[in-house]
Amino acid sequence: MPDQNLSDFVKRLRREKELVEIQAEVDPVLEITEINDRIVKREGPALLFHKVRGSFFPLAINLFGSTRRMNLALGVDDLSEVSKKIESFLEVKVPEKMTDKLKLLPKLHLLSKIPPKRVREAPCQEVVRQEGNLLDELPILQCWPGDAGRYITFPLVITKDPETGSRNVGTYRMQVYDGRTTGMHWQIHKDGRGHYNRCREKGIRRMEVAVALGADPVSMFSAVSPLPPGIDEFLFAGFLRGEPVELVKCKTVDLEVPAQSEIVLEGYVDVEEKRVEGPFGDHTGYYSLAKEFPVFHVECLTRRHSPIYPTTVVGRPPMEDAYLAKAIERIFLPLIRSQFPEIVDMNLPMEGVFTNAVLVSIKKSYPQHAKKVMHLLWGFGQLMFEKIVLVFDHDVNIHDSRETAWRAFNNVDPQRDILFTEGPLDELDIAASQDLFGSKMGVDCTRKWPEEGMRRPWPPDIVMSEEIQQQVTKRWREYGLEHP
Ligand SMILES: Cc1cc2nc3c(=O)[nH]c(=O)nc-3n(C[C@H](O)[C@H](O)[C@H](O)COP(=O)(O)O)c2cc1C
Ligand SMILES: [Mn+2]
Repeated sequence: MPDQNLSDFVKRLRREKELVEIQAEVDPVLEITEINDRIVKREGPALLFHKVRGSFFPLAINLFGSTRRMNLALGVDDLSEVSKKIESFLEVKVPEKMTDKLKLLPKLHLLSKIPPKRVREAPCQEVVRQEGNLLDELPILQCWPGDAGRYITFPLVITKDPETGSRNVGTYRMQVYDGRTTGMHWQIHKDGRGHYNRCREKGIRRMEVAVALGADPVSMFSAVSPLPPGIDEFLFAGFLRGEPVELVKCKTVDLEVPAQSEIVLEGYVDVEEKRVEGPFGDHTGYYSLAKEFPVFHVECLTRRHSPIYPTTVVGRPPMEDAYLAKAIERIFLPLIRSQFPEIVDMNLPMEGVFTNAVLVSIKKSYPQHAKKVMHLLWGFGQLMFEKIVLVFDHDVNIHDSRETAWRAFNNVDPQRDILFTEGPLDELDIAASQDLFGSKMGVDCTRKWPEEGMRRPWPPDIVMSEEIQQQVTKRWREYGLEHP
C-alpha cells in the first residue's frame, strides 16, 4: 500500500536506505541545486536537508529520482503492476454468466474505494496563519543562476471548473514575487489554465486557488500526470492507491485539499492581472524566457506543526522529473493501447524531455500505417506536443538506442519516409521561430512493403541459426575464450 503522506514516504525511504540526511546548513539559493544535480545524475538517493538557511522546515528533494523510488512511491515492485491493474479494468466486459459476475465483484469493490473522501480534521490545518509575509517561512529554492528569483517547484495547484465544478490538480511552478504573491505558470494548454479561461469568460474576476505542498506520493505523481481535462487527479490517485485520498475543506476558499498535506496555500488569481514570469532554468536544459503569466495571491497558509517542504529541480536531463515521466510512459501505455491496439510500445527518451521526441513500435497492417500513427499521437492528450515521432516495427526494441539508431539510419529513405507537418508545440519549446507552434516531423522507420511503393525486395535481417548458436554456447569453454 502506498504511503499516506510525505513524512511516511520519507520514513520508508530512510528504512529502504534510499535517503541521505544532511545536517550541515545549506543555502536554498543555488547550493541545493548543485548538490542535488550531482546526486541525481548518478541515480543517487533522495535528500533531506534539515537546516536550510532562513527556514525552520526541512526540505526534501529527489524523492522520485530513481526507478526504485518511483516504485516505492506507487507501492509496487515494478511499474508493470500498475499497467496490469489498468489493463484489467479496461478489459471489463458486461458479464453474462453468474461466475463472471462474481469475478467482477472485487473490481467493483475496488472502484467504490476510489473517490476522494471528505474529512473534518486534518493534519495540514494544525497551524493556520493569515497575517504577514506567509511565504517567508518556507525554504524556497532559487534553482539556477539565471532564474528570476525563487520558485516553488513541486506544488499541487487545485482549482475547480466554474461551470461543471469538476476539480483539477496540476503541478505548475510558482515564482515568488514577495511574501504573499507568486506567479502561476499554468501553460496555455493545461487544465488549470482552462479553468482560468472559463472564469474570465464568465466574468468571475477572483478565481479561488489552493496549493498543496507535499501530499501522499501517489497524489504528487497524479498532479504531474497528463489526465484528460475533467478527470479529477485525486480520483486517479485513489484508483492507483486502492484507497481514497482524504480531503479537507480549505479555511478561506471553497476548495478541498489533501488532509495529509504538509503545507497548504489558499488564495486567488485575479483573472485581469498578469505579470512577467521567468526566466527559469527549465526541463529542456535551457532557460525559459521571461513572459507574462497570471498571478497568485496567498491569503492563508495552513500547515502541520512540523512540515517537510518538498521540492525538485529541473534542468538538463536526466533530472528527477525524468523518472516521473518514465512512470507516466509505462502507466499510460495500456490506456493508449486500449484505443489504438496497433501500438506495441512507446519510449519517451529522457534526452527528449518528453515533448521533443517519442519512439513508438507498431504492428503494421496496412500501407502507410506508420503515418497514421504519427497523426494519432499528434492528436492524443499531451502527446500532441511531440516534435519528432519515430515509428518502428513491432519487433524492434525501442528502448535500445543502438537498435533504434541502426534501424532508423538503415530503413529510412528520407524523401519518402519523413513527413513534415505543423502544429502546437509545448510552451517550453526553444527551437520554433515563434512561441507555441511550429513544425513537426514523423519518421517512418518500419520496413517498407511493395504496397507502399517499394520496388525492391526488403532484405532480411542477418540472424545466426539457432543450431549454431547453441552449439557455440555449448563448446565455449573448449575454445578457451573467457566469457560466454
Ligand atoms: C517538476 C514539474 C514542474 C512542472 N511545471 C509546470 C509548469 O510550470 N507549468 C505547466 O503548465 N506544467 C508544468 N509541469 C507539467 C504539468 O504538471 C503536467 O503537464 C500536468 O499534466 C498538468 O496537469 P493538467 O493536465 O491537469 O493541466 C511540470 C511538471 C513537473 C514534473
Ligand atoms: Mn488535469
